[in-house]
Amino acid sequence: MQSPLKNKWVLITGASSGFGAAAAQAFGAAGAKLLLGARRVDRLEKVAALAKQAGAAAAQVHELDVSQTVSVETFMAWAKGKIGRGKSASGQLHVLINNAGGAHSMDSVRDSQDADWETTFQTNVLGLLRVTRAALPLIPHEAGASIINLGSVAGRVAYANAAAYCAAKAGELQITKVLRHELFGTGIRVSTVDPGLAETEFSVVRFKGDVAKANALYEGTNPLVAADIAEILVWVASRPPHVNIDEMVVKPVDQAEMGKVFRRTKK
Ligand code: NDP
Ligand code: 8X3
Repeated sequence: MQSPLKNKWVLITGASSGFGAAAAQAFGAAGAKLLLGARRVDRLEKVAALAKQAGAAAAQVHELDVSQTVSVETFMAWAKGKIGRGKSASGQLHVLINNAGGAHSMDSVRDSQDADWETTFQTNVLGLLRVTRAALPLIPHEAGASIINLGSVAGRVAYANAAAYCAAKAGELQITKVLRHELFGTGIRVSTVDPGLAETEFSVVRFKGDVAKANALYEGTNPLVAADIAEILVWVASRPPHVNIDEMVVKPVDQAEMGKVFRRTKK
């Protein structure tokens, strides 16, 4: 059976690593046409080449910094030029994946820096809003189009040393719900996919390049990997047009709740 995503335009933010890069492969394998954004264009080009090998009908890349309104507007003007103004479904943006984001520290409120809080909100909250605002005119008001936001279990459960990140992802969840109201009747679907522990570059970024510290987080346990989430994003976007997966929480079997991670002892 042909994928409903074949030849459809899919825009992925934060496509240079982790979930976003894996999503490019997965949507590529479904025959989609990809618009990929992130700050590291060299990485995006490699991701695009792999996505084409996987079956993408097109894979175009452009620099994008979601924390800068000008960058978002420049990116979306480029995207508009790529997809054209045609009225056919293949001439409009069928899926928007708001994935760019992450955490920028692991400190108590007392010990945190403004810069880390600001980056966390600029990407996960304001970036999501900016990209969505700029993309909405390109998304057809018809059944089957989707906006899928990357939330987190952190937006649902509070834990110490993560105030800004928990608040930002709680914000993402609320923005998803608001969009569901605002887009009511348009046919545009809005979803949040909220992973738990997943091994990507997320923790290396959070620990400011300390790879050993990041690796320790996953030691002895079996976390989610980027391909797990990518597969789910494709599944969410491929449901029959009348079906909206509102919210999905995805955790590894080894994570019963936020701070409860099963670890095997080393042999
Ligand atoms: P990665 O660090 O591997 O990927 C993050 C992506 O976001 C990169 O492509 C990065 O690209 C991009 N990005 C960061 N800042 C910006 C910016 N200002 N403008 C544009 N792109 C940006 O982490 P993940 O793949 O794990 O994270 C993806 C999303 O999933 C995030 O929203 C994260 O919060 C969320 N998440 C992650 C979980 C995990 O445990 N890994 C669990 C739950 C949610 P570049 O640096 O090139 O700009
Ligand atoms: C990432 C998951 O547990 O590090 O969103 O907050 S966690």
